[in-house]
Amino acid sequence: MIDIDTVSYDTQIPNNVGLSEDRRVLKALERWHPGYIDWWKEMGPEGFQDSLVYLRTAVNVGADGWAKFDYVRMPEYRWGVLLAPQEEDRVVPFGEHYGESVWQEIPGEHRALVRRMLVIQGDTEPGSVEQQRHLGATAPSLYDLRNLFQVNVEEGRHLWAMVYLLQKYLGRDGREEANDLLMRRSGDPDKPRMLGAFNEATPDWLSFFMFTFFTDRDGKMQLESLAQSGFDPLSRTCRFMLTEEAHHMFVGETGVGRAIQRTCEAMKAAGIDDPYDIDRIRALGVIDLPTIQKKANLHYALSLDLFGSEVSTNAANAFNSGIKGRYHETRIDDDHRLVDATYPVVRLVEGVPTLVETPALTALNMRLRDDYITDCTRGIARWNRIPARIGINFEMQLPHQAFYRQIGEFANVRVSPDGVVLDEASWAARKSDWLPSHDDGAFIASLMHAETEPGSYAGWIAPPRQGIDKLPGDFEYVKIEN
Ligand code: BYC
Repeated sequence: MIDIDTVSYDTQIPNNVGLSEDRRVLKALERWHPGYIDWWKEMGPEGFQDSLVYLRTAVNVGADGWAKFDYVRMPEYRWGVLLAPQEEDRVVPFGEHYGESVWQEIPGEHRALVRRMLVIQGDTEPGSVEQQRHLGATAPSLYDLRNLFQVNVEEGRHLWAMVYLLQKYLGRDGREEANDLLMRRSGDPDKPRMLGAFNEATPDWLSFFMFTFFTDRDGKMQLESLAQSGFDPLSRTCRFMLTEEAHHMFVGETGVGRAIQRTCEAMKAAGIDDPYDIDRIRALGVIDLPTIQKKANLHYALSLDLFGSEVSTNAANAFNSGIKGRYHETRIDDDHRLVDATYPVVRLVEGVPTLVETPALTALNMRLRDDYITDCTRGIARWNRIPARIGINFEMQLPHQAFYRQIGEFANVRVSPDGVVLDEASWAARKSDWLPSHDDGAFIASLMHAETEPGSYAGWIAPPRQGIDKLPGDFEYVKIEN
């Protein structure tokens, strides 16, 4: 009998799936492990591999105490395979199999679909680690450095989570896919990561915080939808991943919030009221709010692309077959089959973004994207309390969903942040007001330098309100020299 709440350390790989009794999968994972460590050393955080980092590791998947904090060297982090507890009598909560018992194996006819989902999800995790690998050199504090590494090791664990499912449920195909996940590289023209946002550069810490706010939030929405899956091991895997994902979004939200706070405080102290008095504000060594807005515009648009096309038969198939549901599926009050339902989808009608009623089954990407937009809007409102509190008149806003898109309905048109379709010349004239320019990037880069004394913070960012694990902000979260 497997004790699901307790993580077993009787193999190299901590797990709560009884790996020591599952010799085939254990062997496959043990064979994959050295390649993973090689990948981590080659593509994981640059430097700091011998430093002691104050990290949390899962020791228990129950509601309490799944996170144990201690100093760990990153290559010795216990990446493991952890699934949320199995729910008794769980049924498929949507699609053609609505109400039937969930599956403990992948139904033969859905193998290709599940494989694609696992590979796409798995591919994002190492992609993000690769994008962030150089950031350690410019961390604004030891607290932030530790948070970066926490996010990185957990993205590594999320890769393990997908690789376990591939190896356990998809046999030889799964093994090949697991190996390929270690071969692709973010931004490599010959073997790029699969989704666009994971091939973009993360040039500075503001980008990192925007990424963890916007792109990890897409991760949350996608994982929530997969957590509804009728394929129960996928559901349980994603449910546990979501507990870790929450911290990543916290890092992003508070990181951007602290940058906004520092800018507003510096403006106030210098007697500058106009947020667009950019040269004077930059001279204070902080990032002006319009530039922070531009970074948000970029990362939001890149993240919207991750939801796929507005109208998608892939999404309809994944729903019908019981593999991928909707956000909070079990809380939605409808028939959970959507056979005759419609959903308003924003489409380009005679050059104007317009809501069009569309069969709900093919509009599922859009519905999830709308849920995502609602979630982002709440986060932006929390950011906006900061200037309001300090007395600076500026509100961050989400651009229109058609702005700067590369996937779907709006991929081939130029649209302003307020949703007006533009000709190429008007776009070119205004682009640098809406997206970070080369000069903006160079200015932000000029502020990026490492603060390595416990309790010191770079001048462009405010200290956190409290530290990690209830420790103070000046705790030595990373012991760099050992
Ligand atoms: N870039 O029918 P469509 C995370 C492709 S983030 C490039 O609309 P579908 C994390 C698409 O593959 C969450 N290609 O697609 C966050 C398809 O290609 P094929 C990751 C794209 O399937 C931070 C074609 O275009 N998880 O966890 O309805 C740090 C037609 O598109 C893109 C998931 O995404 C793109 N952006 O929707 C670390 C969950 N978009 O098949 C981690 C699993 C579309 O014709 N994935 N294409 O060759 C899915 O559910 C869906 O596959 C997608 C796309 C939502 C991605």
